[in-house]
Amino acid sequence: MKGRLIGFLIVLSYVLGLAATGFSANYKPEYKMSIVVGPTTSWGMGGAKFSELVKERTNGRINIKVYYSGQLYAGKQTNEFLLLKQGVADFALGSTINWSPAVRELNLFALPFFFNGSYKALDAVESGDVGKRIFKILDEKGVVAMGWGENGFREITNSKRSIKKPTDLNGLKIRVVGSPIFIDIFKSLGANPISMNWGEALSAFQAGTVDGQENPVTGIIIPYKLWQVHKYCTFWNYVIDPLILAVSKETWNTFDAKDRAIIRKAALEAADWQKKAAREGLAGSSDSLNILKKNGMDVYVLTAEDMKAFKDKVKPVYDRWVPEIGADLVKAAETTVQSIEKKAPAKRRSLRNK
Ligand code: X2X
Repeated sequence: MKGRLIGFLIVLSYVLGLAATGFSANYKPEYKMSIVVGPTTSWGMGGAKFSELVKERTNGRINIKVYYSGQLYAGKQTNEFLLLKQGVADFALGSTINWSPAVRELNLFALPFFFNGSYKALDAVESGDVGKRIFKILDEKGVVAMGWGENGFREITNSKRSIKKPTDLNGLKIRVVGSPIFIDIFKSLGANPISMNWGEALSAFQAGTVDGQENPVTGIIIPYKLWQVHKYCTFWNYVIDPLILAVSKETWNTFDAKDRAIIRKAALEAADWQKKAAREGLAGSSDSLNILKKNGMDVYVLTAEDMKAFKDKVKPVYDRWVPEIGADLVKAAETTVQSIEKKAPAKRRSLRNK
């Protein structure tokens, strides 16, 4: 008798508990979010922030566990988009570079020297017609994009020599992401590009089996303390690496309208927060150049004149990749970039040598 009463009370408290949390029967107890890098980056923290906001605002109905350092993809980081599409990962705050082999239009952001280090031009492209077209393309491929975050403009580091002109890259083994446009860029510059996952790259730098790599300063170079393996850094802002906070359509379709609104709002807030943190630096200091110098790095900032030699060398990349990306999409982005440059040339991200 006593046992039955206890049993009844357990069932009752369970039912009441469910009612109190608004638990919906087809919600998973845990959703998975993929992040390619570690928790100490702004990228990783942006994922954690999104998860916290959603949990709090859904009273724990939607519980997102963040899987850092690429734990969710078996194999290549360039598979992340497919994981999302298939619903193996429910959410991701992912790099457009890693998704570009699955979504060719995303290679727009990897056209060398296209955005010229201008955050204003980038923001205008993301929030304008081009950004909307890109989100629509992702949607058609089964991924609902909710906000733009940012890894940052990518700079180059290496252990051999200061890079000031294209010939300085001759024969250098540069680790790149396994996205074909990066192989083309570094080949056109005379380097020897080797594609590998970020996780493997770190041990390759330590072992010295590759000479260099390219990544954003506040996004990756500082949090991963790359001065421990590379003495030289050149600021050239050659490509931008936007992040996108997205959800698998498979998963999205299971949420009710109220929760979808909560998730969208949280995604926008987390992505905005993350983008700001990536631009300002996690310590609230934008002086990333001096942080590298203080840690013993030899930093060179390309002048406009230096840049011209690099731009000339990468022309074949445009010939091959503009038709791949879509000439009209590239043209639309170019028009936006040019209109911003005409309006606010002085607002460009500073590339001065300090
Ligand atoms: O692998 C990289 O270089 C990284 C961490 O920046 C990306 O995921 C694109």
